[in-house]
Amino acid sequence: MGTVRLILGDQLDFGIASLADIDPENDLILMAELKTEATYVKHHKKKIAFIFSAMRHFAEECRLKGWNICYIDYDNPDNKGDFISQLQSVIDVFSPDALCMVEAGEFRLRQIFTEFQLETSLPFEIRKDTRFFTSEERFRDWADGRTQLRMEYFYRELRRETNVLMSEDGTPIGGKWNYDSENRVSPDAKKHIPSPTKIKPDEITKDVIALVVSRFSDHFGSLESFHYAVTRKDALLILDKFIEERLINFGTFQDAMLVDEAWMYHSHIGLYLNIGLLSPKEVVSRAEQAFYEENMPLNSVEGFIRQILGWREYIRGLYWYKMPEYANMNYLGLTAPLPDFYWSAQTDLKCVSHSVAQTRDHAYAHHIQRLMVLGNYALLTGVSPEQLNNWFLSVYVDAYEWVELPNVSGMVLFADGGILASKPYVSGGAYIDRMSNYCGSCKYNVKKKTGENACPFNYLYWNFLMSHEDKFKNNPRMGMMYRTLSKMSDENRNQIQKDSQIWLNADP
Ligand code: FAD
Ligand code: DLZ
Repeated sequence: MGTVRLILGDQLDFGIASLADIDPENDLILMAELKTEATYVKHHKKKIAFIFSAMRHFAEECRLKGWNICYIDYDNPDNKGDFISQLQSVIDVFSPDALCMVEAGEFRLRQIFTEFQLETSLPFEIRKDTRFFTSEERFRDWADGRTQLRMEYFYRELRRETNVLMSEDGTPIGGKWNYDSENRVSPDAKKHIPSPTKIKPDEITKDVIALVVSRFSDHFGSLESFHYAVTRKDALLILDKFIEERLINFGTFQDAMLVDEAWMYHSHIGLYLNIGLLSPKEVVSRAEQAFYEENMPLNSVEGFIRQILGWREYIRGLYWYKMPEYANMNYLGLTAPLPDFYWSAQTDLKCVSHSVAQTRDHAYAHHIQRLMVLGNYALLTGVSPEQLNNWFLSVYVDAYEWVELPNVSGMVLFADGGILASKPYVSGGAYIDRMSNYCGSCKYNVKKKTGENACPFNYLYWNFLMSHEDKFKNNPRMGMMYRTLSKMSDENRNQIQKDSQIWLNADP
């Protein structure tokens, strides 16, 4: 027999390097729905259904191409439960000449496969993942010797290298690298927001949903109204609909949040990018084309491209540059447990309860809900990186450690001491009020700074600054905040600390 080619659940791309030289006559593709992968954190039910269904559809397409495939579904009696046992069992049965795969996207799995590569007597080729704009080595070359690793500068280099949205004279189209000043507009609750594109589950997806109901009933989240794409064809449809219907307002309302409106003008494609149903290069090209040929506004197109060419590439580079240390960083020494309402949504804090309920229902929340509501609250109340990372990795359909960890530890918790962010992303209630309509229906008064019924984000914000004054008071980007704090009366400061202690000691 030829080569066994292992395809992981987030490698569902026919352009993947491990399939480049497949010999359809002699090679065997191996894919497996594994207990270790479905439970190393208790993934949201919709995330498991999404991955298993997309894997089964990909396997179907392999069969249609006439390729040999060994697909081990979850209830198959030959399912060994983890990658290495499964690989070993396939080796025992088929006696291949060689093994081949693309490197895993998570550190823990890379270690496991590298160890097996050393142990096995078979030639085992682990190829580079070429699905990104940049390689890990490219990021390392850029990062080595720098004290600060700001996304903005990495992004500018990539814009130049890829020639995306660049003029012939080497300057950015429109003359500016960044249109964020136009992109922080408060939401308009009366403006029509297009409904998200919904894909009807087919028989394969229905089978998988039934499997998830029976096997993962104790996992977080709802399986109701599953509508995610599970094939490349449908993922492309969702991308097209985004470009047609939402991109025009993506930039302007990028940070906006509305009650009962989960989807806003976001693209909802992260889940497809992360498992290979869409490629970042094609998505960026499509957005660029919409600017040149379809009159889409530059603030939206640049803002969207920045997320993918900038943030996504940068986050991946940082993850591999700093792992494994990154996973254990805790610069601020945060130790508080995650509040139960991150699972139940039972809290009077409307912004938090809406964001958690939406996460429970869709395994989705957009960036500002993750960062400035759920992340902000966790940082202000000192939730430990371990607990918060576990939550974020479990609950979102697009979550994989390479992208989740730097966002949570670096962007939300400042656990890396400022490698990713120049200052912590903290805010009081005023920011949430400006960017959403959550506060109008909240029990707490966002205009009140302290005392009974004051919005807890308000006093917790100043309490955070006081608690970590030694770490941040000389941070040039926080000078204004600390000047305001220094002008506060002792009475005010004491009240803030008292309210915060009451809140932090209670179980809100
Ligand atoms: P859009 O807002 O439409 O953005 C387009 C695309 O840009 C996204 O699909 C994504 O691929 C990329 N992107 C945007 N922001 C980021 C970012 N900060 N890092 C990396 N890529 C980005 N993204 C994940 O893919 N997986 C995660 O597990 C994840 N965890 C996050 C945790 C926290 C605390 C925060 C603050 C952000 C996290 N993000 C994560 C980034 C971002 O929130 C999601 O990519 C985005 O909300 C997905 O929805 P969308 O496809 O509608 O994105
Ligand atoms: C996230 C996930 C889940 C839930 N299940 C599987 C699985 O059964 N089989 C598989 O090959 N991959 C799965 N994955 C993705 C992996 O856990 C992991 O995140 C990626 O393979 C890292 O590259």
